Amino acid sequence: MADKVTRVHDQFHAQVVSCHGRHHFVRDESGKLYEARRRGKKGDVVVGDEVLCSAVYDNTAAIDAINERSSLIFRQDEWRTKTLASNIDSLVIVYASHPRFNPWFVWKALLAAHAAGVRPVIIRNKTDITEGAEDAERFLESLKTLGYETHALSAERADKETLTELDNIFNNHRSLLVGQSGMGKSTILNLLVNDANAKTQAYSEALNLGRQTTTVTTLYDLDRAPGFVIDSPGFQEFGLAHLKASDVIAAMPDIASHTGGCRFANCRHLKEPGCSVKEAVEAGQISLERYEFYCAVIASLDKQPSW
Ligand SMILES: Nc1nc2c(ncn2[C@@H]2O[C@H](COP(=O)(O)OP(=O)(O)OP(=O)(O)O)[C@@H](O)[C@H]2O)c(=O)[nH]1
Ligand SMILES: [Mg+2]
Ligand SMILES: [Zn+2]
Repeated sequence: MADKVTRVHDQFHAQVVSCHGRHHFVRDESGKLYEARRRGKKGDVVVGDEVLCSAVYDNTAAIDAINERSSLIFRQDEWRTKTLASNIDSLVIVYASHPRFNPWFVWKALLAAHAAGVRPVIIRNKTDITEGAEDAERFLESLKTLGYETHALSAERADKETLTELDNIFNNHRSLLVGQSGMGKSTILNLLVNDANAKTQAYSEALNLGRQTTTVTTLYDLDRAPGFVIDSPGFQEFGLAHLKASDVIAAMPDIASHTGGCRFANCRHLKEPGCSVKEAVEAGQISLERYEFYCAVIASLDKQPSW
């Protein structure tokens, strides 16, 4: 009896595989799942976190401590910045021609990836849909020209070639899938993780949630190689307010390559005279939409501006 009590209170290492409010699921090193609460109600747990837990009952645990994170991605809702996932090395951004995609979402995701120090990958999904395909393809080309890793595929018609392409993107990586709702993130997930649907349902049922679109950010081990993938619900905004203006410029190669000739060393490339960025916009070397995006992001930063 005494032995059992000691074991129950032993601490163990685990990884957070899904979060909904204060409810978390953590997985220990043998793969066993626990429903877990953060000790002290701190509200600071995020999917991907490596944590130290103690068992409370057989299937429930308390999260005592969170290990230092190698990366952290933020999202933003109407009111405040929230964490989205941690300890990833790749941010896989999915968009498609239907429903209509918003280029600013992809550009903001690229800023978030840069700020977190992770590899950005862009997937144009639903290549089988012809409506809007030209726009979607042109956008992909523009991202490729900026130097990003880009892929075009159809997750609905997954053939061997598509699976190989997905394996090349995800295998041996720790990835977070992001994109607006309906772009096909969960469909891609299901090609990487065979029983993802069943797992998602199990989590949702345990938490009494709906089952259609993704409601909970969840981590899955890859089927065919080491690594994991985190599926997230479609959301509107990344949390970028904590970035510095210099971070934004560094993450926009088309803007950064024209900052050398400005009259003022501390030029913000907004209203200053003699600005080589604005000259490049006027000459058509930087697209007007990208420049407008730049101005909007700078205006949204918390710290105005540290140059
Ligand atoms: N035609 C076509 N439809 C696709 C493709 N990939 C996904 N879909 C469909 O698009 C719809 C949305 O796909 P999901 O994978 O649920 O999208 P999601 O990005 O996970 O959406 P949220 O969970 O709401 O964020 C589903 O009806 C899919 O069957 C594709 O390559 N081609
Ligand atoms: Mg989904
Ligand atoms: Zn300038």
